[in-house]
Amino acid sequence: MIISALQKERAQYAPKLPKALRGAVKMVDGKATESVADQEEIKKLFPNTYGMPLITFEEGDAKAELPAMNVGVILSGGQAPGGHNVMSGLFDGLKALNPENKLIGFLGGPGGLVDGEYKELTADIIDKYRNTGGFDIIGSGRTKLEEEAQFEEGRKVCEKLGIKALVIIGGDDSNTNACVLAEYYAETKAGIQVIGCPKTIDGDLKNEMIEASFGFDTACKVYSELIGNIQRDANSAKKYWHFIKLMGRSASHIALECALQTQPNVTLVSEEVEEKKMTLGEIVNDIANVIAKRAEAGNNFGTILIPEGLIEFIPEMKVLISELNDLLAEGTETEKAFKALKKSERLGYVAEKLTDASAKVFTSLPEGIARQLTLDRDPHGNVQVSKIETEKLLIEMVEKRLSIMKAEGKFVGKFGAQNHFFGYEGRCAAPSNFDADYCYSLGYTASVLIGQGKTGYMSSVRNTTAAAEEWIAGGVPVTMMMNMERRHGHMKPVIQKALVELDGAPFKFLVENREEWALTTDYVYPGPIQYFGPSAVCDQTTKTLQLEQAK
Ligand code: FBP
Repeated sequence: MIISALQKERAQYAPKLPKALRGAVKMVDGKATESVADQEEIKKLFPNTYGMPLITFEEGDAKAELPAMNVGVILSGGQAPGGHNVMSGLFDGLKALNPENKLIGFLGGPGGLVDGEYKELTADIIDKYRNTGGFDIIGSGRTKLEEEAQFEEGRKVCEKLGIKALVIIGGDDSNTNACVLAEYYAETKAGIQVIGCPKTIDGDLKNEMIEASFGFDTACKVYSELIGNIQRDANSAKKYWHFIKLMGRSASHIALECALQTQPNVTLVSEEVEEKKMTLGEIVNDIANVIAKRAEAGNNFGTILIPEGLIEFIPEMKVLISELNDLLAEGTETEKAFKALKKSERLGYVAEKLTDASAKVFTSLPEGIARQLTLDRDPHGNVQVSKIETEKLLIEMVEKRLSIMKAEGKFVGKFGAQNHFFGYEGRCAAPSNFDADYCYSLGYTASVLIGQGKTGYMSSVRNTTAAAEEWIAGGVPVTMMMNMERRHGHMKPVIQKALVELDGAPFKFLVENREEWALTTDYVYPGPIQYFGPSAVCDQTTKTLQLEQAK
């Protein structure tokens, strides 16, 4: 197999571990914990795993002698840079506990556990994947582990393979399910520990004890490089406005972080749109006004960052989407009637069935977007918002608005637009030094939690703006991050999703600077991720973390 020159060199990189994990480890119990909200309900649902203490690891003197054990590992959900380093940290940590320990990877995500599809991850295999991006070592999947029948199938598979602990690497939903599984195995005395690891480029699995989900750092660096390149092109050619949509199913952390790294002219933040109850028309007006102002100064170019989840945060669109979900739910009379119509008659039919307010929004949308809203549905009957081309929607609407402004003498420039969507470009990039170290440490920490017999914990590595040796490793009970939320019509215990906080330092920094960035051309060009070279370049953390942790 031919590997790139970079891959060859990068394979030699030794990820940095926190000091406490470099030799014998001592476990220190902290305070007992409570869930972030709805304590009584969550306590009742998790009698075996609720209230457990926070754990931190410190340097110890004596290494524990532990019997050999087999551990299973699962990658769940969307890819995020660093997953392979979680595996290698876990592998090395398990071997440090006992060289006879074995790591077994379940193939294709959580479904691999239920279906008993697996492969042993030997040193040869692990070595090939150290410091590489992707999840291809065992693959990932979006099957949800939430039914008792699945837990039982998983138990049988673990028993067959002699697995005493499972590590589930995933986002908020996968870790919620990991916790339910931990509780179930504790309750049924299955003898299988379950440990979670915080993954997602979206950055929305974070809290007091989990400073960042892994992959966010690398993905944002990749997108910021691309945005910087586009900004240089825009500033060279001076003829295009670039509308750039950035991944992040719900929260706007990625768009915000990329804005802090590149200083574009406009950055939309879904959480602010929702808080201010902004209409689509208002968003379009704001963008058009910036374009008109820059045109007055002769600058007919610029960049606009759009978070992927925006559309669902615009109040009128949220109502429209929910009405469409009901109207076009599979098997309903309205859906059957809709499908029986000719394509040309469908939009009119839908508009008639909507409430007046939603019909007004629906008919004001460009035809292509209105069609996407009616056609693209997922198996649960929801509109697939990620497939809605918000960047194109905004271009079309801004163009219309500018032509009205031009007729009124309020816009004197030219408007040419390009659209982009950055998402998959960053999810499997080779992890930055930060993610390589952070992920390796998360995996290693998971092995120590397993060695200590823990279950229902998430691997936690904190103090991440300090040098890696000062990072604080430990475990957080997953129940501590939970609250009750309505899902598919029922109240369920789930890990609270972290949206962008409007009173948080990163967003405030954007607000303090955005008027200036809108009009001046203060672009920053971060360039590609550097894996070799000065630490000031190679070991930078995200601006989000720097601002959040500024002392
Ligand atoms: P996870 O939350 O599972 O990590 O996935 C995040 C994400 O990359 C989102 O940003 C994006 O909306 C979604 O996955 C895309 O999903 P898919 O890979 O199924 O197209």
